Amino acid sequence: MKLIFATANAHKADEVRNILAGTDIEVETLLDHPELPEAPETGDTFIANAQEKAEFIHRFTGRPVIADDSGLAVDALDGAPGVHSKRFSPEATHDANNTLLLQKMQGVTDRSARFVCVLFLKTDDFEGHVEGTCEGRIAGQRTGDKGFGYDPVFLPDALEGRSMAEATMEEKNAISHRGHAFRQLKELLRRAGEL
Ligand code: ITT
Repeated sequence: MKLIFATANAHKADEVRNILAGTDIEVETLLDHPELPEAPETGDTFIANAQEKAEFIHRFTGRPVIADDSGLAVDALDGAPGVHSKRFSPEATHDANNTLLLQKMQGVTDRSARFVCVLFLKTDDFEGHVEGTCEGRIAGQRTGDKGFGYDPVFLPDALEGRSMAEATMEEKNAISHRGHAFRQLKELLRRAGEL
């Protein structure tokens, strides 16, 4: 089956296609549908934002839509950047976001953090979500050049000292918040009566 994935983030799209490879689920994104507007994100929780994106694109298409709202929650920063992960720094680039995060974490001993991904499904008569998390720590400096966003400064517990940006896409998807969430997509579709 084909689903619309309400994202304009090409990295998310690549990861999700890789996670779903070998299933009979295919995704089209907003990048495949330039006629669709980018969905708004005005909520203050991952669930609210994922729901807003899915409902917005469902209203335009009438087709089953999934959306991913995700980010990094750092314990010593009371959960920041959280839902503001994309626009943490004024420049709102991945590089500036990482620089600001490393600055804020200078001298901080509690470096525990987690990536969170909420996957929301909206159809004509169903809405629901699943969630995935990935526990780890904030590094003292960037390493690696794979992935995107905060991957160079995030040390997942499962990678034993390597950053997420040092992992291949397959390694990342096996342990990531997005991998954990999207491996529950079939179950979510079953709950929706779509499978
Ligand atoms: P869409 O809303 O179009 O899906 P987006 O990039 O705006 O794309 P979000 O609002 O969910 O997505 O923000 C996600 C931000 O959280 C992203 O820009 C990164 O800064 C961070 N993030 C999420 N998943 C990540 C991952 O796997 N690795 C590194 N950073 C991630």
